[in-house]
Amino acid sequence: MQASIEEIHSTALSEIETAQDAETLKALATRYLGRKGRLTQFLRDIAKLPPQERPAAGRQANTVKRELEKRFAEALAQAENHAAAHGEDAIDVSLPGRPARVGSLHPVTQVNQQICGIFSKLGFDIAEGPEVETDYYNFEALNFPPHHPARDMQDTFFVSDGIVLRTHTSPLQVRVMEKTAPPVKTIAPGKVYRCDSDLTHTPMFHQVEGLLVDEGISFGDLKGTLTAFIHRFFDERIRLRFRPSFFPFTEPSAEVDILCVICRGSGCRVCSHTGWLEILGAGMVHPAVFENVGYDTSRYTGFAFGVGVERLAMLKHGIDDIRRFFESDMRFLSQF
Ligand code: 2NM
Repeated sequence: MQASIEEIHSTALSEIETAQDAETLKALATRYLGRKGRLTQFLRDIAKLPPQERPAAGRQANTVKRELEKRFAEALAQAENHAAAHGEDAIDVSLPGRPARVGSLHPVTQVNQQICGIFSKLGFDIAEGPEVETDYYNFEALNFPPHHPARDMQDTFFVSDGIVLRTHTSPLQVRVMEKTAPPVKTIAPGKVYRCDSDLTHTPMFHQVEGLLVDEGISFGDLKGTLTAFIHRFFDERIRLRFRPSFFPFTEPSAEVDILCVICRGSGCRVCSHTGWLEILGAGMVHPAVFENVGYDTSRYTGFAFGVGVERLAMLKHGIDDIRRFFESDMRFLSQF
């Protein structure tokens, strides 16, 4: 017999006392109580004692075994509790919570809000209305002749006989004028639909159209208002030009170009080597439109305009493919 049961007992107790963690305690338990453990070995060696000494030695060794088993179990439970509260994986309930990630507004929404914000400050009201329109409000009231190319199957989504998805937000302006006597000063933002799809066109896009009607409104008012808008939206120093154009609902009509934001006028792929970028259409409201809504054309004149929201967002942020806006790619969207 190499060691006394008292010596095994006391060294085991002091080793349990100094053990720091569950791993050490488990290893210790194996060293004393495992198949080749010191106490197990001691119990086995009792067989070699003289027969009269065996019962007392056996009783004493079994008492020590039971006590060490109990002490190991207690110490292990305590070590595991301690680790749960203070160890690597411990939960510190006093830490502040992880902040929730906030999203951001879609770039088209942001630009739409910027446009509406600028015109609001200039005193325009904001009107909204139906995306499914009648042929009358979308075309006829706006002086589109019955066989105008814009009515073609090519451009317009027909819902049913005489019902279309609006191809612009001007039908809203007609509804406003029907309900309101001049002066009228309204913008109409919203989704519009055209049967068209490529790098610069999607079947659905956003427009903001504006209308101002009063006595004595001139093309000069149109130029001043749109110049103020473009300077506010892009840059006070940006150069722009008004170029003659045609729309059925305005006469005279114009398109507004800004000096190309990419090449600054020298000519590049983005501006088709013209040095200019078209950014909106406008004109003096055609008297035929006023007659349709019952306005006195001898007393009132007005101007109207329309801008594409995606187009302005593309020019402002240097985006070359309109489809990026509608792919829900977070790597694209989170840049705004
Ligand atoms: C444009 C260009 C020119 C326009 C006209 C009207 C209305 F209802 F008053 F006749 N609203 N918007 C208009 C005029 C829109 O978009 C390129």
